[in-house]
Amino acid sequence: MKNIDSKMNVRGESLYLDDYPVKEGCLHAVVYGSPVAHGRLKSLDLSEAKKMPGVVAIFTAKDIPGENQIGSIIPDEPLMADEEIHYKNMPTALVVARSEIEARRAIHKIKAEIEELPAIVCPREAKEKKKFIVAPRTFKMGAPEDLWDKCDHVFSGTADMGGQEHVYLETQGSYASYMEDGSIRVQSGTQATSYVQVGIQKVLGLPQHMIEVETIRLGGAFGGKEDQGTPWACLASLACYHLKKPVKLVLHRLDDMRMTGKRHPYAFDYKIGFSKDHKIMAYEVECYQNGGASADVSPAVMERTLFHGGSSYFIPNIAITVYSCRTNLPPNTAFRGFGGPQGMFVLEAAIFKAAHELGIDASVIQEKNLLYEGSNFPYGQIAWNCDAKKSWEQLHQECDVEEVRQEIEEYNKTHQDSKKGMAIFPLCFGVSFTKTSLNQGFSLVHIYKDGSVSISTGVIEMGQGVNTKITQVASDILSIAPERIRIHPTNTTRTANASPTAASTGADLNGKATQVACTQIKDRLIKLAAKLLNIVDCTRINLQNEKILLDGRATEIDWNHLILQALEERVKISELAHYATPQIYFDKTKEKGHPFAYHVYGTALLVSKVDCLRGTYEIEKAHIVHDFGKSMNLDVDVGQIEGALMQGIGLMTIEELLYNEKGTLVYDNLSSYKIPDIFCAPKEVIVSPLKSKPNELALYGSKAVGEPPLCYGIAAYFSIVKAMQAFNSKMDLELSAPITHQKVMETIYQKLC
Ligand code: LUZ
Ligand code: MOS
Repeated sequence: MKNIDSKMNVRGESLYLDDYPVKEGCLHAVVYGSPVAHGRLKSLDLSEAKKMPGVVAIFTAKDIPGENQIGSIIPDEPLMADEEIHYKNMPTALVVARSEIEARRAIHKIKAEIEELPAIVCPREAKEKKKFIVAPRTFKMGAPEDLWDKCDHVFSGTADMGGQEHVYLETQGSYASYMEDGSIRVQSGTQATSYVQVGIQKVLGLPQHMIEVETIRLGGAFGGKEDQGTPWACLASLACYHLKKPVKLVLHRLDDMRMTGKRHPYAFDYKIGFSKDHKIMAYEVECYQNGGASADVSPAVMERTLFHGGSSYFIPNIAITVYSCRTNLPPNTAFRGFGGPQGMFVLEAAIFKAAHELGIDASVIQEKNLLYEGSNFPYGQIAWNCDAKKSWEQLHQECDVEEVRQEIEEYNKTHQDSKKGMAIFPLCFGVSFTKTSLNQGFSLVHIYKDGSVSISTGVIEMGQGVNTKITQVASDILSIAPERIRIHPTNTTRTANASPTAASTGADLNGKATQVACTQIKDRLIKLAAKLLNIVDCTRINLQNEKILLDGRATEIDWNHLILQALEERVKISELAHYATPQIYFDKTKEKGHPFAYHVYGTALLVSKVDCLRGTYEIEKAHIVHDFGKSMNLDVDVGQIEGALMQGIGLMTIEELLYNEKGTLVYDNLSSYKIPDIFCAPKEVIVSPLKSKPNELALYGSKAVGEPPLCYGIAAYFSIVKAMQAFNSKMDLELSAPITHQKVMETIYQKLC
C-alpha cells in the first residue's frame, strides 16, 4: 500500500500547524530569549516594548498562575527564567501582539539587567565540578577490572561525538484557543499530546480535563518534539488563558535553532583488552553526556547509552558508566537513536584504534566478537533470534567484500591525492521504551452507519508512515477497502495518557491496539452474521472484501448491510482497545532485566573517497542488509532506512554543532549548519532485507524501523578515517565525530614532514 499521506503532502494540501486557519482576533506570540548563558536576572524592563505598535501584552514568569515548571522526568526546568538564567536564549518573556512581525519588533526593546556568571559548556568540566543531572549509572557484566593483566593487548583512549540539530522541516509551534468554560484547546506540534497536556496543567494549574491537545501531523520531529513541543504549547496557553483570545506561537527557524535542545554531545574514556586471537576480553568506558541546563529526557537517553554500550558484540567482561552532566546549553533532548549511537560509536572507535595498533582491519575484530544466539547482553537479557552473524554473513554473500577491499587497495596505490576507505558497521538496536511503563498504546475504532471507519490512536504521524500501517491493519482485519478507513488526528480527548510517539514503537504499540480493537468488533460482527444466517458455528463465517462468507462462499450479506443490522440489533460497533507489550521488565536496583521486546539487527558497508587536496569527501556506496522482520510495507520501511542513513551520515560527517565558551551556538542557521543534501548521498545505495523471521511482538511481524538504521551512519565516519589513513598512516587517531571537511584537512597533513 502506498503511503496514504503522499498525495496530499506532495500537493501541499496536508495541514501543518502554521497552515491551520486561525480564528478571528487571533494574537501572535514571540519569545524573548535571555542574552547570556548563565546569570542572575536582576531586572527586566518591558516599558519600551509595551509601547510598540500592535503589542497587546508581555508575560513573564510572574504571570504563571500554576507552577513555573515543565520538567517531565525531573522538576528542574522552569518554563520561563525567573531569577536565574541557565542557558543562552532561555525563554524569559513572551510578547503578544496583533501580528508576528509586531511582536518580533517589540522583542528588541526589552532590556534585561543580568549579572553574568561563567558558563560551563563542556561535559568533562561539569563532571569535574560534580554537576550532575542524575547520579551516574553503570551497567556491568563480568569483571573487566580483573582482566587487564590477563589480556594479550590492552588499549585505551578518548573519543568525542558531537550533537545534532534536528532540522525538522516544520519548526516548533502551538496554537491555543480559549473555550466557553475557561478550558483551553491546543493544536500542538508535539510527539506527545499527553506530555503537552500535563505541562499546561502544571503551568496553568488547571485540571487536565480542561485542556485538550490535538496534533494532526508533524513536518518531521526526530525526537525534537518528544519533550520540547511542550514549552511552546505552555507559553501559547499562558497568553490565551490571560487574554481569553486565540494565540499562535510558531518559532522562526533561527529562534528554533537557538532555543531548543539537540542530540547530546558525548565525551568518552575507554579501555579495551584482547586475547591473542582478537577476542574482546574486557571493555570499560566512561561516557560524559552533555545534558544541557535541565534534565529533559537526558536520564532516559543516558539509559539507552548504557543499553547500547556493548553494541552488536558479546563482551564477557564489560562496564559502561554514564555521567549525565549539567551544562549551560539548552536542555539536550531526544534525537533518533536516543543515546544509542553514542554508546556504539565509542566502542567502534576503540575497535578501530586497536585494529590500527595491531595492524589488522577492524572488520577482523568485529566479526570475531559478534553477538550470537543465546549470548548475554550486559543488562541481563539474552539474545534470542540473534541475527548479528546472519546479517554479517548475508552482507558478505551479497557484496564481495574482499573484492571491494582489493579495488580500494588498487585505487589507493594508483592515486596520490585521492584515497578510498571502507568500513562495516554491525547493528543491534533494542526496541521498546527503556522505561517499561511507557510501552502501551491505545486505539479507538468506530464504525459508522454507512460502513466507514474512523480510527484514533495515541500515535502521531510525522512522516514515518505510521497512519498507513494502521490503515493496513484495520483494512486487513475488517477486510474492507483502505478508502473506507480514516485515521483521525491524535487528540487527548480520544486517547488519554498516550505515550510519546518515540523509541520506534509507534506502529507496534498503537498498531497492535488497533489490531485488538478491530478483532473485537469483527468477532461481534461474525456472531451477528451467524445469527442472521441461522448458523450455530461461527467458524464457518468469514469477512472478505466487504462480503460475508459462509464456508468460503459469498452470502447475500455485504459489509454495509451487516453494519446496518448491527445498529438495528444493538451490537456495539465501536471499541477502545489497549495494548501493553508483554514479557518486558527492568530492575533498576540490579540494572538487569528484559527491557526490550526484540532487537533489530543489520550490517552496513560504506565506501568513501577523500579528496586529499581539499579535505572533501564523497560516499560512493552503501550496502545495507537490514532486519525488517517481515516488513508489512517495504516502501515505507525502505524510505525510513534511506532517510535514517542520510541523517546518520550527516551526524557523523558534516553536521557540526558548535557552542563557544560563552554558550553561544556558533552555526545557528541553515547556511552555516550544513545538513546533508543530495551530493552527500552515497552514489549507490542498496538496502536488502535480511532473511529473518517475523517477530510476534512486532506489528504483523514487521520490526520497528524508525531509529535503528540511523546508526549505519557510523560506518561513514570510519570509512573516511580509513581513507585518510591511506594518505597518511602517521596521523593522530584522536577520533572525534563529526569528521568535517575542515577536520580532514587539519588531520591528514599531520606529521608528514
Ligand atoms: N524516548 C523515551 C525514547 O522516553 N524512552 C526511550 O527509551 C526512547 N528511546 C528512543 C527514543 N525515544
Ligand atoms: Mo524519539 S528519539 O522521540 O524516538
